[in-house]
Amino acid sequence: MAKKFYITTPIYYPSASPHLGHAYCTTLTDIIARGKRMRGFETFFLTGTDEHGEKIQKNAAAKGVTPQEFVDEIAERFKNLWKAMKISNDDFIRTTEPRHEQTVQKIFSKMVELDDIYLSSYTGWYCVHEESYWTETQVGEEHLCPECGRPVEKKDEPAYFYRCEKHVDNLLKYYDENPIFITPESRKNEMINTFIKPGLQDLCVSRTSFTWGIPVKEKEGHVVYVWLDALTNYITALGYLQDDDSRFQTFWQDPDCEIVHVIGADINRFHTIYWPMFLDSLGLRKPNRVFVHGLMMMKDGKMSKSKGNTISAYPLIERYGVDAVRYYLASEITFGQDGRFTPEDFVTRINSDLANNVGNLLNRTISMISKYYGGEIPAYPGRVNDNDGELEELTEKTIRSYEVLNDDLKVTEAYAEVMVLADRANKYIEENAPWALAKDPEKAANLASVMNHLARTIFVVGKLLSPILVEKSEALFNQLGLPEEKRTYENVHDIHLVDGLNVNKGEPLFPRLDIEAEVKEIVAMMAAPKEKAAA
Ligand code: ME8
Repeated sequence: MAKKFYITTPIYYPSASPHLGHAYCTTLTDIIARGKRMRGFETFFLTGTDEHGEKIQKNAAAKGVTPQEFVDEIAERFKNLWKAMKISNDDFIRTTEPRHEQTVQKIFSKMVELDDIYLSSYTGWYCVHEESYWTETQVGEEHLCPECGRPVEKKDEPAYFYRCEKHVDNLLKYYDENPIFITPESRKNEMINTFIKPGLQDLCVSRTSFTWGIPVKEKEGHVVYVWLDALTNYITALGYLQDDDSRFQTFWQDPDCEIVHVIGADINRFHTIYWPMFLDSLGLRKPNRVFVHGLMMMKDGKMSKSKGNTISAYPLIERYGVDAVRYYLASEITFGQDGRFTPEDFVTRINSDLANNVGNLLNRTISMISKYYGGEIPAYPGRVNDNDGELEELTEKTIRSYEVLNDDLKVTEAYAEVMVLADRANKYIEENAPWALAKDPEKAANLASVMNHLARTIFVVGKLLSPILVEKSEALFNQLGLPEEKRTYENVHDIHLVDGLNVNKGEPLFPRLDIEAEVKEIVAMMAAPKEKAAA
Protein backbone atom coordinates (compact mmCIF):
# COMPACT_ATOMS: atom_id res chain seq x y z
CA MET A 1 0.00 0.00 0.00
CA ALA A 2 1.20 3.49 -0.83
CA LYS A 3 2.52 5.50 2.08
CA LYS A 4 0.37 8.51 2.93
CA PHE A 5 1.26 12.12 3.37
CA TYR A 6 -0.86 15.11 4.38
CA ILE A 7 0.63 18.60 4.13
CA THR A 8 -0.84 22.04 4.72
CA THR A 9 0.07 25.72 4.44
CA PRO A 10 -1.37 28.29 6.84
CA ILE A 11 -4.72 29.57 5.66
CA TYR A 12 -3.94 33.18 4.85
CA TYR A 13 -5.92 36.26 5.86
CA PRO A 14 -7.59 37.69 2.78
CA SER A 15 -7.09 41.20 4.10
CA ALA A 16 -4.90 42.38 1.20
CA SER A 17 -3.33 40.88 -1.90
CA PRO A 18 -0.88 38.02 -1.47
CA HIS A 19 2.79 38.92 -1.77
CA LEU A 20 6.02 37.03 -2.33
CA GLY A 21 6.13 36.00 1.37
CA HIS A 22 2.87 34.06 1.00
CA ALA A 23 4.09 32.68 -2.31
CA TYR A 24 7.24 31.55 -0.54
CA CYS A 25 5.42 29.39 1.99
CA THR A 26 2.93 27.96 -0.48
CA THR A 27 5.56 27.21 -3.12
CA LEU A 28 7.86 25.41 -0.70
CA THR A 29 4.92 23.37 0.54
CA ASP A 30 3.95 22.61 -3.04
CA ILE A 31 7.47 21.44 -3.83
CA ILE A 32 7.33 19.02 -0.89
CA ALA A 33 3.87 17.78 -1.92
CA ARG A 34 4.89 17.30 -5.56
CA GLY A 35 8.05 15.50 -4.50
CA LYS A 36 6.08 13.06 -2.35
CA ARG A 37 3.48 12.44 -5.06
CA MET A 38 6.22 11.85 -7.61
CA ARG A 39 7.73 9.23 -5.32
CA GLY A 40 4.43 7.39 -5.01
CA PHE A 41 3.07 8.69 -1.70
CA GLU A 42 -0.70 9.07 -1.54
CA THR A 43 -0.61 12.80 -0.91
CA PHE A 44 -3.12 15.44 0.14
CA PHE A 45 -2.11 19.08 0.00
CA LEU A 46 -4.34 21.74 1.55
CA THR A 47 -4.27 25.52 1.47
CA GLY A 48 -6.96 28.16 1.89
CA THR A 49 -8.06 31.45 3.43
CA ASP A 50 -8.90 32.48 7.00
CA GLU A 51 -11.81 34.81 6.47
CA HIS A 52 -13.32 35.81 9.80
CA GLY A 53 -12.34 38.30 12.49
CA GLU A 54 -12.53 41.90 13.48
CA LYS A 55 -9.72 42.98 11.18
CA ILE A 56 -11.57 41.73 8.09
CA GLN A 57 -14.81 43.32 9.30
CA LYS A 58 -13.07 46.68 9.75
CA ASN A 59 -11.25 46.49 6.40
CA ALA A 60 -14.52 45.68 4.62
CA ALA A 61 -16.32 48.57 6.31
CA ALA A 62 -13.54 50.94 5.32
CA LYS A 63 -14.01 49.84 1.71
CA GLY A 64 -17.79 50.15 1.94
CA VAL A 65 -18.50 46.50 1.13
CA THR A 66 -19.83 43.57 3.20
CA PRO A 67 -17.22 41.33 4.80
CA GLN A 68 -18.36 38.48 2.55
CA GLU A 69 -17.92 40.57 -0.60
CA PHE A 70 -14.57 41.68 0.69
CA VAL A 71 -13.22 38.17 1.31
CA ASP A 72 -14.76 36.76 -1.87
CA GLU A 73 -12.69 39.13 -3.93
CA ILE A 74 -9.41 38.60 -2.13
CA ALA A 75 -9.78 34.82 -1.80
CA GLU A 76 -10.03 34.82 -5.59
CA ARG A 77 -6.71 36.68 -5.79
CA PHE A 78 -5.06 33.99 -3.68
CA LYS A 79 -6.53 31.26 -5.88
CA ASN A 80 -5.32 33.05 -9.01
CA LEU A 81 -1.83 33.46 -7.66
CA TRP A 82 -1.67 29.75 -6.83
CA LYS A 83 -2.74 28.95 -10.37
CA ALA A 84 -0.04 31.22 -11.74
CA MET A 85 2.56 29.65 -9.41
CA LYS A 86 1.47 26.13 -10.51
CA ILE A 87 0.48 25.15 -7.00
CA SER A 88 -0.90 21.60 -6.94
CA ASN A 89 -3.19 21.85 -3.90
CA ASP A 90 -5.90 19.19 -3.69
CA ASP A 91 -8.37 21.48 -1.94
CA PHE A 92 -8.75 25.14 -1.03
CA ILE A 93 -10.65 25.71 2.20
CA ARG A 94 -12.38 28.99 2.95
CA THR A 95 -13.49 29.38 6.55
CA THR A 96 -16.75 31.01 5.42
CA GLU A 97 -17.85 27.80 3.68
CA PRO A 98 -20.76 25.94 5.34
CA ARG A 99 -18.71 22.73 5.61
CA HIS A 100 -16.25 24.57 7.82
CA GLU A 101 -18.65 26.77 9.80
CA GLN A 102 -20.97 23.92 10.73
CA THR A 103 -18.11 21.72 11.84
CA VAL A 104 -16.55 24.46 13.93
CA GLN A 105 -19.87 24.84 15.75
CA LYS A 106 -19.91 21.10 16.43
CA ILE A 107 -16.32 21.23 17.68
CA PHE A 108 -17.11 24.16 19.96
CA SER A 109 -20.17 22.37 21.37
CA LYS A 110 -18.15 19.21 21.92
CA MET A 111 -15.57 21.16 23.90
CA VAL A 112 -18.30 22.84 25.96
CA GLU A 113 -19.80 19.41 26.73
CA LEU A 114 -16.40 18.16 27.82
CA ASP A 115 -16.03 21.23 30.04
CA ASP A 116 -12.85 22.10 28.15
CA ILE A 117 -14.58 25.38 27.29
CA TYR A 118 -16.43 27.38 29.99
CA LEU A 119 -18.24 30.73 30.15
CA SER A 120 -16.72 33.56 32.16
CA SER A 121 -15.79 37.16 31.51
CA TYR A 122 -12.75 38.91 30.17
CA THR A 123 -10.98 42.11 30.97
CA GLY A 124 -7.81 42.85 29.13
CA TRP A 125 -5.93 44.66 26.44
CA TYR A 126 -6.85 43.69 22.90
CA CYS A 127 -4.94 44.20 19.68
CA VAL A 128 -7.30 44.19 16.71
CA HIS A 129 -4.47 43.68 14.25
CA GLU A 130 -3.10 40.55 15.94
CA GLU A 131 -6.55 39.42 17.11
CA SER A 132 -4.93 38.80 20.50
CA TYR A 133 -5.43 39.74 24.12
CA TRP A 134 -2.46 40.86 26.18
CA THR A 135 -1.88 41.39 29.89
CA GLU A 136 -1.13 44.68 31.63
CA THR A 137 2.58 43.81 31.81
CA GLN A 138 2.76 42.79 28.17
CA VAL A 139 1.36 46.08 26.85
CA GLY A 140 3.46 48.23 29.21
CA GLU A 141 2.75 51.80 30.20
CA GLU A 142 2.28 52.94 26.63
CA HIS A 143 -0.34 50.26 25.95
CA LEU A 144 1.20 48.95 22.75
CA CYS A 145 0.85 45.47 21.29
CA PRO A 146 4.02 43.49 22.07
CA GLU A 147 3.73 41.72 18.70
CA CYS A 148 3.10 44.54 16.22
CA GLY A 149 3.56 47.73 18.23
CA ARG A 150 0.11 49.14 17.51
CA PRO A 151 -2.01 50.72 20.29
CA VAL A 152 -4.24 48.19 22.09
CA GLU A 153 -7.82 48.66 23.34
CA LYS A 154 -9.13 47.93 26.83
CA LYS A 155 -11.93 45.38 26.66
CA ASP A 156 -14.36 43.95 29.16
CA GLU A 157 -16.76 41.34 27.84
CA PRO A 158 -18.41 38.02 28.72
CA ALA A 159 -16.45 35.30 27.00
CA TYR A 160 -15.83 31.59 26.72
CA PHE A 161 -12.46 30.24 27.79
CA TYR A 162 -10.50 27.16 26.85
CA ARG A 163 -8.92 25.26 29.77
CA CYS A 164 -5.25 25.08 28.92
CA GLU A 165 -3.99 23.58 32.16
CA LYS A 166 -6.05 20.45 31.52
CA HIS A 167 -3.98 19.61 28.43
CA VAL A 168 -0.57 21.06 29.10
CA ASP A 169 0.91 17.86 30.55
CA ASN A 170 -0.13 15.87 27.49
CA LEU A 171 1.37 18.59 25.32
CA LEU A 172 4.74 18.45 27.03
CA LYS A 173 4.66 14.65 26.91
CA TYR A 174 4.01 14.87 23.17
CA TYR A 175 7.00 17.22 22.76
CA ASP A 176 9.15 14.74 24.67
CA GLU A 177 8.05 11.68 22.76
CA ASN A 178 8.24 13.39 19.37
CA PRO A 179 11.50 15.30 19.27
CA ILE A 180 10.98 16.46 15.67
CA PHE A 181 7.41 17.66 16.21
CA ILE A 182 8.58 21.26 16.10
CA THR A 183 11.31 21.86 13.54
CA PRO A 184 13.77 23.60 13.74
CA GLU A 185 14.35 22.66 17.38
CA SER A 186 15.11 26.23 18.48
CA ARG A 187 11.44 26.97 17.79
CA LYS A 188 10.44 24.38 20.39
CA ASN A 189 12.62 25.85 23.11
CA GLU A 190 11.13 29.24 22.38
CA MET A 191 7.62 27.85 22.97
CA ILE A 192 8.55 26.09 26.20
CA ASN A 193 10.54 28.95 27.71
CA THR A 194 8.48 31.92 26.57
CA PHE A 195 4.95 30.58 26.82
CA ILE A 196 4.59 27.27 28.63
CA LYS A 197 7.01 27.61 31.56
CA PRO A 198 5.69 31.01 32.75
CA GLY A 199 2.26 29.30 32.92
CA LEU A 200 -0.40 29.20 30.23
CA GLN A 201 -3.47 31.24 30.98
CA ASP A 202 -6.79 29.90 29.78
CA LEU A 203 -7.41 31.03 26.22
CA CYS A 204 -10.32 33.33 25.44
CA VAL A 205 -12.22 31.58 22.62
CA SER A 206 -15.26 33.75 21.94
CA ARG A 207 -15.91 37.41 21.12
CA THR A 208 -18.93 39.67 21.54
CA SER A 209 -17.53 42.98 20.33
CA PHE A 210 -18.01 42.24 16.62
CA THR A 211 -20.12 39.92 14.52
CA TRP A 212 -17.97 38.69 11.61
CA GLY A 213 -17.32 35.19 12.86
CA ILE A 214 -18.92 31.80 13.34
CA PRO A 215 -21.81 32.17 15.81
CA VAL A 216 -21.48 30.24 19.07
CA LYS A 217 -24.61 28.09 19.16
CA GLU A 218 -24.66 27.98 22.94
CA LYS A 219 -24.99 31.73 23.40
CA GLU A 220 -26.33 34.47 21.20
CA GLY A 221 -24.02 37.40 20.52
CA HIS A 222 -20.83 35.35 20.72
CA VAL A 223 -18.67 34.41 17.76
CA VAL A 224 -15.92 31.82 17.84
CA TYR A 225 -12.39 33.21 18.35
CA VAL A 226 -10.72 33.40 14.97
CA TRP A 227 -7.83 31.09 15.91
CA LEU A 228 -10.07 28.27 17.14
CA ASP A 229 -12.00 28.74 13.91
CA ALA A 230 -8.85 28.86 11.73
CA LEU A 231 -6.79 26.00 13.17
CA THR A 232 -9.59 23.51 12.79
CA ASN A 233 -9.51 24.03 9.01
CA TYR A 234 -6.91 21.27 8.86
CA ILE A 235 -9.58 18.73 9.82
CA THR A 236 -12.80 20.35 8.60
CA ALA A 237 -11.38 20.34 5.06
CA LEU A 238 -10.92 16.58 5.36
CA GLY A 239 -14.57 16.07 6.33
CA TYR A 240 -14.24 15.71 10.11
CA LEU A 241 -17.72 15.32 11.70
CA GLN A 242 -19.29 15.51 8.24
CA ASP A 243 -21.36 12.97 6.29
CA ASP A 244 -18.48 12.06 4.01
CA ASP A 245 -15.40 11.80 6.18
CA SER A 246 -13.45 9.43 3.96
CA ARG A 247 -10.56 11.85 3.47
CA PHE A 248 -10.44 12.39 7.20
CA GLN A 249 -10.21 8.64 7.72
CA THR A 250 -7.47 8.36 5.10
CA PHE A 251 -5.30 11.32 5.98
CA TRP A 252 -5.90 11.95 9.68
CA GLN A 253 -7.09 8.77 11.33
CA ASP A 254 -4.56 6.47 9.74
CA PRO A 255 -1.57 6.56 12.12
CA ASP A 256 0.70 5.73 9.18
CA CYS A 257 -0.17 8.93 7.37
CA GLU A 258 2.47 11.55 8.03
CA ILE A 259 0.88 14.93 8.80
CA VAL A 260 2.93 18.08 8.30
CA HIS A 261 1.92 21.70 8.84
CA VAL A 262 4.19 24.29 7.23
CA ILE A 263 3.96 27.70 8.90
CA GLY A 264 5.89 30.91 9.56
CA ALA A 265 7.37 31.67 12.97
CA ASP A 266 4.74 34.34 13.60
CA ILE A 267 2.06 31.68 14.11
CA ASN A 268 4.14 29.00 15.80
CA ARG A 269 2.50 29.52 19.20
CA PHE A 270 -0.94 28.74 17.80
CA HIS A 271 0.17 25.65 15.91
CA THR A 272 2.42 24.04 18.47
CA ILE A 273 0.62 24.92 21.71
CA TYR A 274 -3.10 25.50 21.14
CA TRP A 275 -3.68 23.28 18.11
CA PRO A 276 -2.30 20.09 19.73
CA MET A 277 -4.35 20.89 22.84
CA PHE A 278 -7.55 21.29 20.82
CA LEU A 279 -6.85 17.94 19.18
CA ASP A 280 -6.26 16.45 22.62
CA SER A 281 -9.73 17.66 23.66
CA LEU A 282 -11.26 16.03 20.59
CA GLY A 283 -9.40 12.79 21.26
CA LEU A 284 -7.59 13.05 17.93
CA ARG A 285 -3.98 12.37 17.03
CA LYS A 286 -1.59 15.27 16.69
CA PRO A 287 0.36 16.20 13.57
CA ASN A 288 3.76 14.58 13.14
CA ARG A 289 5.50 17.81 12.37
CA VAL A 290 5.07 21.53 12.42
CA PHE A 291 7.76 22.95 10.20
CA VAL A 292 8.52 26.58 10.99
CA HIS A 293 9.99 28.31 7.98
CA GLY A 294 11.79 31.62 8.10
CA LEU A 295 10.62 34.97 6.89
CA MET A 296 11.39 36.57 3.62
CA MET A 297 12.60 40.06 4.36
CA MET A 298 13.16 43.11 2.26
CA LYS A 299 16.00 45.57 2.77
CA ASP A 300 13.82 47.44 5.28
CA GLY A 301 12.80 44.36 7.25
CA LYS A 302 9.94 41.87 7.18
CA MET A 303 7.88 41.88 4.02
CA SER A 304 4.36 42.54 5.15
CA LYS A 305 1.06 43.88 3.99
CA SER A 306 0.95 46.41 6.78
CA LYS A 307 4.42 47.82 5.98
CA GLY A 308 3.60 48.08 2.29
CA ASN A 309 7.09 46.87 1.32
CA THR A 310 5.94 43.81 -0.55
CA ILE A 311 6.76 42.54 -4.02
CA SER A 312 4.21 40.69 -6.04
CA ALA A 313 5.12 37.41 -7.70
CA TYR A 314 3.27 38.24 -10.93
CA PRO A 315 5.75 40.52 -12.69
CA LEU A 316 8.56 38.13 -11.77
CA ILE A 317 6.65 35.18 -13.22
CA GLU A 318 5.80 37.14 -16.32
CA ARG A 319 9.38 38.11 -17.03
CA TYR A 320 11.35 35.07 -15.87
CA GLY A 321 8.80 32.25 -15.97
CA VAL A 322 7.19 30.44 -13.10
CA ASP A 323 9.98 27.86 -12.77
CA ALA A 324 12.67 30.46 -12.27
CA VAL A 325 10.64 32.07 -9.47
CA ARG A 326 9.91 28.70 -7.87
CA TYR A 327 13.57 27.74 -8.06
CA TYR A 328 14.70 31.02 -6.56
CA LEU A 329 12.31 30.61 -3.61
CA ALA A 330 13.44 27.06 -2.91
CA SER A 331 17.15 27.62 -3.25
CA GLU A 332 18.06 31.12 -2.16
CA ILE A 333 16.81 30.89 1.41
CA THR A 334 17.54 27.72 3.32
CA PHE A 335 14.13 26.36 4.28
CA GLY A 336 13.81 27.04 8.00
CA GLN A 337 15.96 30.15 8.05
CA ASP A 338 15.20 33.81 7.44
CA GLY A 339 16.30 35.31 4.16
CA ARG A 340 16.27 38.52 2.24
CA PHE A 341 14.95 39.21 -1.23
CA THR A 342 17.31 41.24 -3.37
CA PRO A 343 17.10 41.69 -7.15
CA GLU A 344 20.85 40.94 -7.46
CA ASP A 345 20.51 37.56 -5.72
CA PHE A 346 17.47 36.69 -7.78
CA VAL A 347 19.23 37.23 -11.11
CA THR A 348 22.51 35.70 -9.98
CA ARG A 349 20.80 32.57 -8.67
CA ILE A 350 18.96 31.95 -11.92
CA ASN A 351 22.06 32.54 -13.98
CA SER A 352 24.41 30.39 -11.97
CA ASP A 353 22.20 27.38 -11.28
CA LEU A 354 19.65 27.28 -14.06
CA ALA A 355 21.32 28.94 -17.05
CA ASN A 356 25.00 28.10 -16.49
CA ASN A 357 24.66 24.74 -14.78
CA VAL A 358 21.53 22.79 -15.81
CA GLY A 359 20.69 24.68 -19.01
CA ASN A 360 24.27 24.61 -20.23
CA LEU A 361 24.62 20.89 -19.51
CA LEU A 362 21.53 20.13 -21.57
CA ASN A 363 22.56 22.41 -24.44
CA ARG A 364 26.05 21.06 -24.76
CA THR A 365 24.90 17.47 -24.57
CA ILE A 366 22.09 17.80 -27.11
CA SER A 367 24.41 19.69 -29.50
CA MET A 368 27.10 17.01 -29.27
CA ILE A 369 24.66 14.13 -29.74
CA SER A 370 23.26 15.92 -32.77
CA LYS A 371 26.70 16.57 -34.17
CA TYR A 372 28.36 13.21 -33.52
CA TYR A 373 25.39 10.84 -33.80
CA GLY A 374 22.82 12.63 -35.94
CA GLY A 375 20.67 13.00 -32.82
CA GLU A 376 20.41 9.36 -31.74
CA ILE A 377 21.70 8.67 -28.24
CA PRO A 378 24.16 5.75 -28.37
CA ALA A 379 23.32 2.70 -26.23
CA TYR A 380 24.89 2.32 -22.79
CA PRO A 381 28.20 0.55 -23.38
CA GLY A 382 29.10 -0.08 -19.71
CA ARG A 383 31.78 1.84 -17.85
CA VAL A 384 34.32 2.76 -20.52
CA ASN A 385 35.95 5.98 -19.36
CA ASP A 386 37.81 6.29 -16.08
CA ASN A 387 35.17 8.54 -14.56
CA ASP A 388 32.01 6.76 -15.85
CA GLY A 389 31.73 4.75 -12.65
CA GLU A 390 32.19 7.81 -10.54
CA LEU A 391 29.38 9.63 -12.33
CA GLU A 392 27.06 6.62 -12.01
CA GLU A 393 27.80 6.30 -8.32
CA LEU A 394 27.31 9.98 -7.68
CA THR A 395 23.97 9.74 -9.49
CA GLU A 396 22.78 6.93 -7.20
CA LYS A 397 24.12 8.69 -4.13
CA THR A 398 22.34 11.90 -5.13
CA ILE A 399 19.03 10.07 -5.52
CA ARG A 400 19.41 8.48 -2.10
CA SER A 401 20.31 11.66 -0.28
CA TYR A 402 17.64 13.59 -2.19
CA GLU A 403 15.01 11.23 -0.79
CA VAL A 404 16.37 11.34 2.76
CA LEU A 405 16.70 15.14 2.75
CA ASN A 406 13.24 15.63 1.29
CA ASP A 407 11.67 13.30 3.83
CA ASP A 408 13.37 15.38 6.49
CA LEU A 409 11.93 18.56 4.88
CA LYS A 410 15.43 19.81 4.12
CA VAL A 411 14.17 21.12 0.81
CA THR A 412 16.92 23.58 -0.03
CA GLU A 413 19.62 21.04 0.78
CA ALA A 414 17.91 18.30 -1.26
CA TYR A 415 17.87 20.41 -4.41
CA ALA A 416 21.39 21.70 -3.82
CA GLU A 417 22.54 18.05 -4.10
CA VAL A 418 20.97 17.87 -7.55
CA MET A 419 22.92 20.97 -8.58
CA VAL A 420 26.11 19.27 -7.41
CA LEU A 421 25.31 16.35 -9.72
CA ALA A 422 24.67 18.70 -12.67
CA ASP A 423 27.90 20.50 -11.92
CA ARG A 424 29.78 17.19 -11.78
CA ALA A 425 28.32 16.23 -15.18
CA ASN A 426 29.54 19.52 -16.67
CA LYS A 427 33.04 18.76 -15.33
CA TYR A 428 32.77 15.23 -16.74
CA ILE A 429 32.46 16.83 -20.17
CA GLU A 430 35.66 18.81 -19.65
CA GLU A 431 37.53 15.77 -18.31
CA ASN A 432 36.60 13.53 -21.24
CA ALA A 433 36.88 16.21 -23.95
CA PRO A 434 34.41 14.55 -26.36
CA TRP A 435 35.56 16.91 -29.15
CA ALA A 436 38.96 15.17 -29.00
CA LEU A 437 37.42 11.67 -28.69
CA ALA A 438 35.36 12.37 -31.82
CA LYS A 439 38.53 12.81 -33.85
CA ASP A 440 39.93 9.41 -32.90
CA PRO A 441 38.12 6.37 -34.41
CA GLU A 442 39.65 4.13 -31.75
CA LYS A 443 37.81 6.11 -29.08
CA ALA A 444 34.35 5.42 -30.47
CA ALA A 445 33.26 3.48 -27.37
CA ASN A 446 34.58 6.25 -25.14
CA LEU A 447 32.59 8.88 -27.00
CA ALA A 448 29.43 6.78 -26.98
CA SER A 449 29.80 6.26 -23.27
CA VAL A 450 30.21 9.97 -22.57
CA MET A 451 27.08 10.83 -24.54
CA ASN A 452 24.98 8.10 -22.99
CA HIS A 453 26.13 8.92 -19.46
CA LEU A 454 25.42 12.61 -19.98
CA ALA A 455 21.94 12.07 -21.39
CA ARG A 456 21.02 9.70 -18.59
CA THR A 457 22.39 12.04 -15.92
CA ILE A 458 20.38 14.87 -17.45
CA PHE A 459 17.23 12.81 -17.10
CA VAL A 460 17.95 12.23 -13.41
CA VAL A 461 18.70 15.92 -12.85
CA GLY A 462 15.49 16.90 -14.65
CA LYS A 463 13.37 14.36 -12.82
CA LEU A 464 14.68 15.30 -9.38
CA LEU A 465 14.16 18.98 -10.15
CA SER A 466 10.67 18.43 -11.57
CA PRO A 467 8.79 19.26 -8.32
CA ILE A 468 10.29 22.75 -8.70
CA LEU A 469 10.68 23.10 -12.46
CA VAL A 470 7.18 21.99 -13.35
CA GLU A 471 7.31 23.30 -16.93
CA LYS A 472 10.99 23.21 -17.81
CA SER A 473 11.45 19.62 -16.69
CA GLU A 474 8.97 18.60 -19.41
CA ALA A 475 10.83 20.76 -21.94
CA LEU A 476 14.02 19.01 -20.86
CA PHE A 477 12.47 15.55 -21.36
CA ASN A 478 11.22 16.68 -24.78
CA GLN A 479 14.72 17.67 -25.79
CA LEU A 480 15.97 14.27 -24.68
CA GLY A 481 13.27 12.70 -26.86
CA LEU A 482 11.91 10.77 -23.89
CA PRO A 483 8.41 9.33 -24.44
CA GLU A 484 5.75 10.19 -21.82
CA GLU A 485 5.64 6.72 -20.31
CA LYS A 486 9.36 6.77 -19.59
CA ARG A 487 9.24 9.98 -17.55
CA THR A 488 8.29 8.32 -14.27
CA TYR A 489 10.31 8.49 -11.09
CA GLU A 490 11.17 4.75 -11.01
CA ASN A 491 13.24 5.31 -14.14
CA VAL A 492 15.86 7.33 -12.30
CA HIS A 493 17.56 3.99 -11.59
CA ASP A 494 17.40 2.71 -15.18
CA ILE A 495 20.88 2.81 -16.64
CA HIS A 496 19.54 2.00 -20.14
CA LEU A 497 16.77 4.59 -20.08
CA VAL A 498 18.06 6.86 -22.83
CA ASP A 499 19.50 4.19 -25.18
CA GLY A 500 18.54 4.93 -28.79
CA LEU A 501 16.35 7.97 -28.08
CA ASN A 502 16.26 10.71 -30.70
CA VAL A 503 17.03 14.09 -29.18
CA ASN A 504 15.32 17.32 -30.26
CA LYS A 505 17.38 20.45 -30.29
CA GLY A 506 15.32 23.18 -28.68
CA GLU A 507 15.40 26.62 -27.17
CA PRO A 508 17.71 27.07 -24.17
CA LEU A 509 15.73 26.21 -21.02
CA PHE A 510 16.96 29.29 -19.21
CA PRO A 511 18.56 32.05 -21.29
CA ARG A 512 21.41 33.77 -19.48
CA LEU A 513 20.30 37.07 -17.95
CA ASP A 514 22.10 40.38 -18.14
CA ILE A 515 22.54 41.11 -14.46
CA GLU A 516 22.64 44.88 -14.60
CA ALA A 517 19.64 45.23 -16.90
CA GLU A 518 17.52 42.72 -14.99
CA VAL A 519 18.28 44.23 -11.61
CA LYS A 520 16.91 47.50 -12.98
CA GLU A 521 13.78 45.70 -14.17
CA ILE A 522 13.14 44.15 -10.78
CA VAL A 523 13.75 47.39 -8.91
CA ALA A 524 11.07 48.94 -11.12
CA MET A 525 8.69 46.07 -10.26
CA MET A 526 9.26 46.68 -6.57
CA ALA A 527 8.30 50.33 -6.97
CA ALA A 528 5.13 49.53 -8.98
CA PRO A 529 1.78 50.03 -7.24
CA LYS A 530 1.05 46.70 -5.55
CA GLU A 531 -2.64 46.40 -6.31
CA LYS A 532 -2.00 46.97 -10.00
CA ALA A 533 0.69 44.33 -10.07
CA ALA A 534 -1.62 41.81 -8.41
CA ALA A 535 -4.49 42.51 -10.75
O1 ME8 B 1 -1.39 34.30 10.17
N1 ME8 B 1 7.95 35.64 4.50
O2 ME8 B 1 -2.39 34.51 8.10
P1 ME8 B 1 -1.36 35.47 7.33
C1 ME8 B 1 7.62 34.34 4.56
N2 ME8 B 1 -4.57 33.46 9.03
N3 ME8 B 1 6.40 33.91 4.84
C2 ME8 B 1 5.46 34.83 5.04
C3 ME8 B 1 5.71 36.21 4.99
C4 ME8 B 1 7.04 36.61 4.69
N4 ME8 B 1 7.39 37.87 4.60
N5 ME8 B 1 4.57 36.86 5.25
C5 ME8 B 1 3.62 35.91 5.45
C6 ME8 B 1 -2.29 34.10 9.41
N6 ME8 B 1 4.16 34.69 5.33
C7 ME8 B 1 -3.45 33.21 9.82
C8 ME8 B 1 -2.99 31.77 9.72
S1 ME8 B 1 -3.40 29.14 10.00
C9 ME8 B 1 -4.52 28.17 10.76
C10 ME8 B 1 -4.00 30.76 10.18
C11 ME8 B 1 3.48 33.40 5.49
O3 ME8 B 1 -2.05 35.85 6.07
C12 ME8 B 1 4.01 32.64 6.69
O4 ME8 B 1 3.84 31.26 6.46
O5 ME8 B 1 -0.86 36.53 8.21
C13 ME8 B 1 3.10 33.10 7.80
O6 ME8 B 1 3.02 32.21 8.88
C14 ME8 B 1 1.77 33.19 7.07
O7 ME8 B 1 2.11 33.66 5.76
C15 ME8 B 1 0.82 34.14 7.77
O8 ME8 B 1 -0.21 34.47 6.90
